[in-house]
Amino acid sequence: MASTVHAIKKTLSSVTADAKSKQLAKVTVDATRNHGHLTTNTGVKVQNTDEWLKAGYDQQGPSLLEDFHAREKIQHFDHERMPERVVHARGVAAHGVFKLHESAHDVTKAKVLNDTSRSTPIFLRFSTVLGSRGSADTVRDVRGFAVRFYTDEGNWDIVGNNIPVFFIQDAIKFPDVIHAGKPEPRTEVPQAQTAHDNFWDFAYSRSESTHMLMWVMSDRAIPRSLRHMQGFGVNTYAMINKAGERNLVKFHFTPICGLSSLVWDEALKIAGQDPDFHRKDLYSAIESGNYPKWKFGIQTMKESQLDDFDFHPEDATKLWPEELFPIRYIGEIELNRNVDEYFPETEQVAFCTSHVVPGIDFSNDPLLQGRLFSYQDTQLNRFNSFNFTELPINKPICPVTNFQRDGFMRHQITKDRINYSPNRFDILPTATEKEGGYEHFPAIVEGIKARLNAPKFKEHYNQAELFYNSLAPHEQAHLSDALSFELAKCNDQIVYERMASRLAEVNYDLACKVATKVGAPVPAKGKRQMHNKVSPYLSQTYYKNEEGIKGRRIAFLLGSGYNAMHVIAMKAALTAAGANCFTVGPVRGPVAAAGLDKKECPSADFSFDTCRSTLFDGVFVPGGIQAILILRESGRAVHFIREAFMHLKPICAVGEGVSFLQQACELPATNYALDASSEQITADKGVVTCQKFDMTTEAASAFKIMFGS
Ligand code: HDE
Repeated sequence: MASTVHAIKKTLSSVTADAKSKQLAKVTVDATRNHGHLTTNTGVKVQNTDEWLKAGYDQQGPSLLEDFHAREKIQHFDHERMPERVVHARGVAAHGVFKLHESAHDVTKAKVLNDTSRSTPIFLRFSTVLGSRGSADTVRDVRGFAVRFYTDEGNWDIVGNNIPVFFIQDAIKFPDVIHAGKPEPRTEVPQAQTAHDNFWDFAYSRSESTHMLMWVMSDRAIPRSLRHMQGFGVNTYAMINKAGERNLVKFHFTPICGLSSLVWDEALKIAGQDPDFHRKDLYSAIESGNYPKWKFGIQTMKESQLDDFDFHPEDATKLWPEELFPIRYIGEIELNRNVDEYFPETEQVAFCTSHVVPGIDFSNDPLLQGRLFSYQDTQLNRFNSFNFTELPINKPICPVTNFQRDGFMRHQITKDRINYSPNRFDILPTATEKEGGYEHFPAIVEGIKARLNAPKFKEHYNQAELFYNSLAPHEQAHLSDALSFELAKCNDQIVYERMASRLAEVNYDLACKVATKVGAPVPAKGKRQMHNKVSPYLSQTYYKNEEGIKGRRIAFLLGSGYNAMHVIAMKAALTAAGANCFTVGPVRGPVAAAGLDKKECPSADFSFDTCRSTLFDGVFVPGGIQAILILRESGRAVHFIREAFMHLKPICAVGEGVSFLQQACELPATNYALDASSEQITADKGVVTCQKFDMTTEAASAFKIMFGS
């Protein structure tokens, strides 16, 4: 019986989770180790790679063109760059797998969404939008969330973002919004940020951007990590089922570890302290086996419902409220393998919204329609040839058989004398729909030609207000601060004044707060009637962290003479729960612990000079009288704990560590277990304290709870 089931599964899908990795392995070489000598590109062993071949006495030159090795080496280097992406230039990616838990055959015939026996290989690239390739990870920006499914039926790309809506409604405005957001053309400043006149000038003049602005000024635009954010297909797509019915669809990815953001002060500091913060986080999570996971869901709508709402479902500046369209979670993606080499994988991956498989189709969303052209076109600019689909990372895992030939950098050799269709041998006949041929939905199109969008596209503020209303008070405060920060960086009065007044259409209090902070006059009340509605799904607080402290970075502050037992017990408890513990001391290397031989003393991973509290999610301070005296004298150590406290990070202190924490953070002494005989564990203001060594494990439990379930 088992073998029959296996055989059936095999016929359903020939693709395995590692199919793409196996394909890539064939072109992956370990060329630098144990492979003999340095060679030229043509395989000739090189005798000298340090001095260019020269003529003349005493090797004074001139250098000779005859030196084929020197020329090849330097010319190859000269040509190492391809144009960086015009948007989303800075990115990081990983391999993984998509598992379907529930078939969606009622809405789509796409086999990748029908066959629950499948494990489909995926490649996911995250990115920031505006910055250049060398910009920092933690800037305030939308994050790209581009997923490729290597399916049996061809590559399927969902080129999404971490925010469910977009700035503009029509693709023709894309060059404008990006020009306005990118550095201004005269000076090429500022880098990777929208805090400048041009962006906010554009934002005001296109009021359709108001909803997206609320999201970009919220905590969503400064995620704690790429693992802690949602992904959205944003545009409305379509799905076709076996019966030939068309449904509209939105795609969702929801992280298992919950949503989490930095605070703006942290984001700004990390941009300088560790510009690769997100890249490193993703890499080390995967290397340590803490594989990031997202639930994959769809919202579907019958085409007949298109006119039933006060917004247009094909307007990319609007989301589909979950109250009306609950997300149906049907699968899960997991990232489980880092790339072997950045350039041929992360840089050369070429996503296109037009990469779809039978069963997935497009809606009339005018932003999506433009994207269908733009991505293919931009790849031509990047690769100079349509043969980019032959590059290992872009090559489908199913056969590619057609008569497209030649062009720059053609790789494949096809043995045949026929290169056209139809032909007398009936080579490569087209496939009917039943045979798996992609059939565009035969939609009825009628009407007139005009440069217009549907009338409902004219409403721009209802969902902006809904988003703002739905935020928790601290999220609203962050949003107001972010707007104030950005507008205060604008120098043209008209820009910040007009924009502050625009906010009155979203929330009058918000408009007044921002106006006051940026030096604009108190705005007049907005013209529209507020609806005062709220949706719980829009606040980050709605999304539960199902992994608790797992994957969180905890700093252990060590001064010489610290209590090693506290450290060992706490580390064991936190590591068992999946946290990553790091020790920070006066120097990198062994830090003397009370009662331990020097050789046995654990080493500090970082010194106070080389890392800051911003790079951690929580802090632990062990006891030890001597250690605490040292920490107290260290400006860096005091700043470390104060800064962590200010950023509302969970902190735990044990034994004498409690008094250090209490004094450094100026906490009211009465609230904390300061008395050495105290049996109490206190948990207040994000701080857990206890005096007794044998209670460290209990303290660890209280500490862990602060990171979520
Ligand atoms: Fe893109 N976008 N975009 N975009 N976009 C590109 O394609 C474009 C839009 C998104 O990791 C470019 O390969 C137009 C929305 C991601 O490689 C380019 C419009 C969303 C990535 C392009 C949009 C996105 C890109 C540049 C308006 C969220 C990075 C390099 C009609 C759903 C993909 C490239 C990667 C990249 C055009 C709007 C997401 C120029 C014309 C909306 C994640 O083709």
